[in-house]
Amino acid sequence: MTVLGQNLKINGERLWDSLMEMAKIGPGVAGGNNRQTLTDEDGEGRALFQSWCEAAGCEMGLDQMGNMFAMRAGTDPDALPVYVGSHLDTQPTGGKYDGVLGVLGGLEVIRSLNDMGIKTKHPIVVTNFTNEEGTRYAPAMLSSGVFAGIHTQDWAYDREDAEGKKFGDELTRIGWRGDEEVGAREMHAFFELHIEQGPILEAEGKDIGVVTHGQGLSWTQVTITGKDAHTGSTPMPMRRNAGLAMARVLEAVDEIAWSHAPHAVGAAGHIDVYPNSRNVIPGQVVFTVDFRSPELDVITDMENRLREEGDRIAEAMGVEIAYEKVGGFDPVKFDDGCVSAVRKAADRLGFSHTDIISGAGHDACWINRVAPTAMVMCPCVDGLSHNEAEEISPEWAAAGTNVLLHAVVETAEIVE
Ligand code: HGY
Ligand code: MN
Ligand code: MN
Repeated sequence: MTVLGQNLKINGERLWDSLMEMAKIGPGVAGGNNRQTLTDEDGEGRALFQSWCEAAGCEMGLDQMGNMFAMRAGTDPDALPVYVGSHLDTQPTGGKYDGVLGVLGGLEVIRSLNDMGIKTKHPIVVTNFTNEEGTRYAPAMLSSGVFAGIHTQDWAYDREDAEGKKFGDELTRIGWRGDEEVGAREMHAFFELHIEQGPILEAEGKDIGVVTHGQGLSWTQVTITGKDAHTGSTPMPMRRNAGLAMARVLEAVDEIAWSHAPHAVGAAGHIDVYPNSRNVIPGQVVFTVDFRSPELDVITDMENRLREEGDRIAEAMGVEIAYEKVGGFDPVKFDDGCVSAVRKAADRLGFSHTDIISGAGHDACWINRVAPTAMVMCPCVDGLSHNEAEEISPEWAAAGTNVLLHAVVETAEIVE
């Protein structure tokens, strides 16, 4: 049995070059990326990824949600594959590494095994999950959610973007709607490499985050309806200002999250104001409240208090308020065996590491429902993400990918 030693390493330069090459597709306006799901840019990024996988000798698969699979054969074709991967879609003002590091890090694992002529019993499959971000089409992690049986495919196909374009139609339009049944693939294990998107690893000077849990997420879309009116000639007592009501609800959201310090968080990132004209009092606002916590009862308390406070504010201001749960998942505990493979890999490679709870949601949070799953995290500069200034170092990228390599190879079993 080959001892997984220091000589088992990825090619950090090649990984970095691939990250920079992918970053050229769907560039943002400030050095990051705007490669939103099911756009032409997403299609271009998929094509580049597929060309690299084919050059590495992978057999490609594509399912009906556009999830991409690149398989490196194992010596035992009946052995369930070890999957690695993440997502290539980005936020509108996204960084170059969120999701992309996990997909291209998985490809680097395959490229490096090819270079070293290493065979594994289990096949290894690199995956790109469609629409992890949930920006253009809510909810986040939509396609890994269909894969894990959380959402139906029909429901997913009917999701509409701000222009009323349906997910299923856009997936067909960009030419990435496959024939494979979604979720038919069985996994021996799944590993996702991802940037932390928070400040902990950098602040503690750790190379690697061994992700034991993922915090839960709740998205509630709130619609407040008042009355459009002239901002100049309408006396203050006559106003039914939906925008002001939203401001008061968002103040309450902040207080609710702080009341569960230090782990709970809450904010609204999506806000639409109608008619959004400088001299019209907003008649309607639609916004999404994003609550998160590692504890399910805290999430439930925050959701309940949002409705209580929202109803009180609406009553006092003479406006209507409505709520719709548009996304969410319970806190996640990852598989002990897979987590241990990650921790042992970091130890073996001599990287400093700490156990961590993921603050962001990831495809791994859903895949954890259907296969033993764990995540590897690397630091990011100032903990910044979902911002074009998102940055990591080549050393952090290589460290995370080397840990991924070792955890995957241990799980896929090297064959002499
Ligand atoms: O929302 C999230 O946590 C992820 O970035 N989709
Ligand atoms: Mn991500
Ligand atoms: Mn993200």
